[in-house]
Amino acid sequence: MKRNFVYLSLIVLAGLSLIYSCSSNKAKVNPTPSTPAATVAIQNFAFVPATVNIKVGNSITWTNMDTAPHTATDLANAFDSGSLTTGKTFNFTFNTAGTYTYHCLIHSMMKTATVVVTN
Ligand SMILES: [Cu+2]
Repeated sequence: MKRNFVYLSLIVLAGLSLIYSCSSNKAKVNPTPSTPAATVAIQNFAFVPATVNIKVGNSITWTNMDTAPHTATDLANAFDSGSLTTGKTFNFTFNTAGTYTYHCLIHSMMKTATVVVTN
């Protein structure tokens, strides 16, 4: 009788831990990241390509290919990558249509680049 109770307790515990692990797994599921519509390389102190056209809801991933650090910083502060060292990436999703002009905060001589977001 006592033994049965121990088994029953173990089964209940196992069941509870299973439910718990399932629910905690569920909590870890992240919303689907929006797929990058475009990629921009920061290379030889320039944004390549200098103009990118995307749709609302899509994102752009910038990658710094230079040995020098760079930023991708919107002139109107819509986005700012912060300092990107070599090989680092920055992803931003554009949820508002418009034309975004951005530059590198570190190198004022770098040309500005443009993102055109349409509906
Ligand atoms: Cu720079």
